[in-house]
Amino acid sequence: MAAERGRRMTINIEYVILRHLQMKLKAPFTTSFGTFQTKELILVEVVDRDGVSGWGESVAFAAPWYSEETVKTNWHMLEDFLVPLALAEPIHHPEELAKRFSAIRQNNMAKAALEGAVWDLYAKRLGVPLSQALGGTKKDIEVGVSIGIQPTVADLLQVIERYVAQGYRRIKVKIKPGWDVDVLRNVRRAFPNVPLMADANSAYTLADVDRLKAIDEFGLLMIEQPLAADDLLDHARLQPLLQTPICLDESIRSYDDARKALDLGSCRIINIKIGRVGGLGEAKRIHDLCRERGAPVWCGGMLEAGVGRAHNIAITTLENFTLPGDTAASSHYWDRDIITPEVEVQDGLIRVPDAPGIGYDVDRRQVERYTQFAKVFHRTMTA
Ligand code: OSB
Ligand code: MG
Repeated sequence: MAAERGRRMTINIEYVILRHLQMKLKAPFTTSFGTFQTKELILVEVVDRDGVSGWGESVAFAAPWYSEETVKTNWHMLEDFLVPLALAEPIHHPEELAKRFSAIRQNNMAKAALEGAVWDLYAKRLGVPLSQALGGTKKDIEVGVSIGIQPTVADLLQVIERYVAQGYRRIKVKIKPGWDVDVLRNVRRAFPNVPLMADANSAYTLADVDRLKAIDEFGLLMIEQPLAADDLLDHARLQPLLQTPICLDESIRSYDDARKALDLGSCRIINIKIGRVGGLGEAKRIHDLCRERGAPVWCGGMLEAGVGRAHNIAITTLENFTLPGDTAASSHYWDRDIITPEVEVQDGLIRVPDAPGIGYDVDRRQVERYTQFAKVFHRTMTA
């Protein structure tokens, strides 16, 4: 397997198709920073000389709430900078792209979408599942579900009840000042034994330390991103004051961020999102670092359609993804996903596909239905 992971080949991308999709969520999803009703996303298809396609998905949202990247900035980065770089020369291994893209600062979600498409193509050409090409070993992965802020506590308890009954391995609830201590107390009373965590999406500051300490009594697995996205130092001040482990999401954009966060003691757990860290290669490096440091990781979610979801499943097969992630079933989000079969969760587990590449077929009919516009980029046009 290790040999496969490093195996080089010559990939000549003949053309790249960018598609802008719009998909309606089954139910609105509310975080401390806003409500999502629909998901706009960019689907990246890279096609080689033999007509083999690789698929990637940009996880940036339409608005710059979670991070400064948006669907439009991703389209701009892909069209004007990243796609021309990918078409300029043959690629011998997907890990080469990080170096090729390194002259462009940040814009990690745009980079990850294109790198992910090349990983899929690479694994398909090797004839192995993407999970295996990445060095993953699990045959199934444990998953949890992330539940948005609800109109009332009664609504929240009902929603949790439904997901617990479906077998999800842990429940994550979104919190914000005013929807936190009392809400969690009610949840704990109704579900004393359920593995539970809370995600604040940066809604607090160190001035809220008493409120955050009050959360300790609920025995949460962790509290995710309580403080500012760019602040490792305040998280390092907060962690010793809490019993609940801090998990960082927004703050971790690279291997170096993860190293600094662990050195400073800003967190004990890391949520790895492939898009936020700039691709599967960087995600794997952060995974390996956390394994060496004894810090567990899990795979976060960005309300992905099927292609992004498949990438999340593949990375989660690496051994140090020991905590259930946010990769819920396709049917949790969409009336109809863009892959077949759809991602299914049984008893809180997703069976890892064993077909080559992402292991799911992209359903072109559904892709067409959701596509608002598309653009093709040929190798010869940029040469
Ligand atoms: O912070 O993990 C987050 C959704 C949108 C933006 C940020 C986050 C989330 C989630 C949902 O928690 C994850 C998912 O179900 O895909
Ligand atoms: Mg989060």
